[in-house]
Amino acid sequence: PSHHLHLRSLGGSLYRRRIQSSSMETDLKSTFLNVYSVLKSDLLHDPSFEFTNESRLWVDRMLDYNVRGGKLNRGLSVVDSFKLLKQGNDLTEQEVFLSCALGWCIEWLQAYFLVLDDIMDNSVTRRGQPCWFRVPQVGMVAINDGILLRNHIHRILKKHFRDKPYYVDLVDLFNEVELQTACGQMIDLITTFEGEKDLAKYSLSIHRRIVQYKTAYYSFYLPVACALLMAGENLENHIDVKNVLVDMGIYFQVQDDYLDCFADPETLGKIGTDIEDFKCSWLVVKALERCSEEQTKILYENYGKPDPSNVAKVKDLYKELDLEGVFMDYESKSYEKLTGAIEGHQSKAIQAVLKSFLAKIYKRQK
Ligand code: GPP
Ligand code: MG
Ligand code: MG
Ligand code: MG
Repeated sequence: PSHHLHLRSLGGSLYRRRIQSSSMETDLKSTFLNVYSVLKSDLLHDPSFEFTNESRLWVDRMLDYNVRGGKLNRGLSVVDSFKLLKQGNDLTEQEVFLSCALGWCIEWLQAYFLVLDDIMDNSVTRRGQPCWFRVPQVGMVAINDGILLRNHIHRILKKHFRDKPYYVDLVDLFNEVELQTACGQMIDLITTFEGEKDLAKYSLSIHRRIVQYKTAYYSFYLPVACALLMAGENLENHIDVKNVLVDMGIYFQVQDDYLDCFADPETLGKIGTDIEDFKCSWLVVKALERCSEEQTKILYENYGKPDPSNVAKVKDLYKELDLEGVFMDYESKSYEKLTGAIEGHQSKAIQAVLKSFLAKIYKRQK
């Protein structure tokens, strides 16, 4: 396709003009989406596989369905962060392309996790459409699609970053973060059926451990770490940045747990399943802290059951315990704490990166 060739000739004047005016957010997003087309086209013509029309069409559709449709927050934040690290110096076309490509690698990682997570959580919708495995003819092919998505990341990295001095660190970073996420997912899953279903083992510290690993590293640390590597930084010198981002990621997953129950599925784009799935959600931990003996009994009798009447009883109890208020209190306290931690940082550029991240998620509705 022509846009493909067009983006490829990186010296093209049209493309240069586009990048220079990309200070506007919508423009950044359209640049970002253009890079998606390039990356997808590369993958659909990857010489390591002899595609048939049918198989190429499958991957094409699978990518559009699972990779392109999200909020793109994680991906775009690689570009934002890199820009902030460059402190006002205009990015070259090459830098824009590469930071977008890295952003897309995170979106690919996210797509891979979500395709599989929705099977494991028995979810119904995602991003306002049926979960991929629920699409007719997809079913358990979705598992293999997840594996493909995972492998695409390394094809993209190899194609565009192999010659960079930070290539090894980049590959290592993606591997490390994937492992952490899979471990987080493991504890998320095994706490729900380890032995008998027993709410007594759910606590804030277990919740924290789960969400730190399953969400915070890949959603918050990874985008900034990618930008830092591109900027020539050594990640070992930025442990404090990692710590703030992990705390931000924990706050983000508490929001996710809250929205799972209290958001309008239409706005959220997904239907919550945490109560049915007996998840160690922030809400159930907070409920347990606040329940009377009577209410504890109700919770034990109804949590983790698929029947809508059981779910409704849990939700009523949450409302009775004013978990909405407890959450709002948590939200403003977290914001203050995170802002404090950010302002304690030496570098203004890094402060700006972290602040822009926080601003994106504070009081989010989806
Ligand atoms: C989010 O948990 C965690 C992930 C998407 C990581 C999955 C990791 C794998 C190795 C598959 P969640 O189930 O609360 O997310 P959501 O609410 O979006 O389903
Ligand atoms: Mg899950
Ligand atoms: Mg899930
Ligand atoms: Mg969730």
